[in-house]
Amino acid sequence: RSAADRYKAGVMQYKDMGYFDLDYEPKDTDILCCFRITPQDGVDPHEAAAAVAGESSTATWTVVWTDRLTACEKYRAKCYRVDPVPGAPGQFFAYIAYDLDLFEPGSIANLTASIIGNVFGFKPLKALRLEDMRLPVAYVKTFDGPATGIVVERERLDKFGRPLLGATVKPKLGLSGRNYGRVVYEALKGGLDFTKDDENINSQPFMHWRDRFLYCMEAVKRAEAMTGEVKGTYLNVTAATMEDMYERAEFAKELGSVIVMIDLVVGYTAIQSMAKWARRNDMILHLHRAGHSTYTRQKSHGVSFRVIAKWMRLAGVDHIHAGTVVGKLEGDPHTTKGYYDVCREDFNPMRLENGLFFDQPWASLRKVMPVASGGIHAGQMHQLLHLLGEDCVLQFGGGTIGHPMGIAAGATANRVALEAMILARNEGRDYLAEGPEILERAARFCQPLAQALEVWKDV
Ligand code: CAP
Ligand code: MG
Repeated sequence: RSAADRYKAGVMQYKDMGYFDLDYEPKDTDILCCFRITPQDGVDPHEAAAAVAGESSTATWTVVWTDRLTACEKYRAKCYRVDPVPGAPGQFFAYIAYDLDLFEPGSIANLTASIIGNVFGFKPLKALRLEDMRLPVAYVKTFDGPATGIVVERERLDKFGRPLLGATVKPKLGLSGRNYGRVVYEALKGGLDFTKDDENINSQPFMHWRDRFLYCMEAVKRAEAMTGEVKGTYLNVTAATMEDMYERAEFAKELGSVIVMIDLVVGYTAIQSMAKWARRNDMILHLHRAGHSTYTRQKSHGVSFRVIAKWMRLAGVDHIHAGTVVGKLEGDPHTTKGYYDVCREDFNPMRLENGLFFDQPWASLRKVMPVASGGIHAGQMHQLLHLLGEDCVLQFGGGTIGHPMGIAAGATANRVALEAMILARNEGRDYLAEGPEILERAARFCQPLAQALEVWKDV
């Protein structure tokens, strides 16, 4: 029997069970979701949408007597709207409202266990994607949000009016601690604000974490003394256990680091624990979104990155990788703008062109600094500023360490390109229309920038 037949022969018709009500008016305190559903052939889209509401709230596959022992009507999520997806036959946007009492306050793990718990493997659906969520003020207020946020980070670093510049140390794996520290020193001395560990650098045989931290922090302190600027390096404290992560983070702090880094793969509870640690210790928390594309990339199945960005703002990270549009990794300008807005706005109005399906209040939670990274270089500076604005980190790994004149020159090329562009903006010039000319002019006085523009002109 087909999945549809099996489902039809099954026991629950969710639509008639209180999980579907087109007259339902969501309350201000409801959590709202917009799912993209692709029902199996022969399954009624309304029934499929009701099934999503049921399985992600109170229902199981059959009626149970014990339902009657609860305030079952209140606890049933309700699908209150279903629209065909324009240009995608067989797909529908299903809007579902959840009562706030279904969720433990302040817990991303609890939220996600309902919303993305079982339902993505449900037989009546061919595919399911969580496009967006409206998190009500009452729920947002149960989280602390970013400990530092954009404004305080700028004050601590004493850097204003321009994006922060960084670089991921390359090669990703294999350098010894001492050589690694040299890369950090050269890049910071050359003009970057930050360097960064890669997502998969933890504590491997070729470089144990303590060696990395010691050599990196020596490099940071030397570069600070040399330049008179505050510098930093994102020390990746990702590890097998929370105990190890805390130990590494404590050591980073002891050495005078202003920032630590974790990867998304550590999981939501570990991220919230590290955010709590960062808050208690006045540290900036950088989040690399390692692994996200496994479930964010497909347009009809998985979870949109805008939803992950919302969860991470609640969870309290200070930085999050959010895409570049122009670099080596996929991302279009409209949806990427939506991710940046989730990080940086006090209130996101509904903007369908950016994938924002709901108004989203942030209830004074601090703003997350979005990080643009992945195959970018100095020649794209005007495009990056035009697309992403100035409150962000621009990270050039290969685009610093691959510079033909060396690492410090790579850093200088990026810093000069950025400052030329910001100066031009202050004079009222347009990033996009005049960017290439502004870069060319700056390159006449800066050999490293001239070389960067030449070597990466076709990338
Ligand atoms: C960039 C990077 C980052 C990606 C992450 C890399 O190096 O270190 O992990 O940018 O992607 O390993 O590819 P390059 P995202 O600067 O040399 O490309 O920010 O989209 O999560
Ligand atoms: Mg990386």
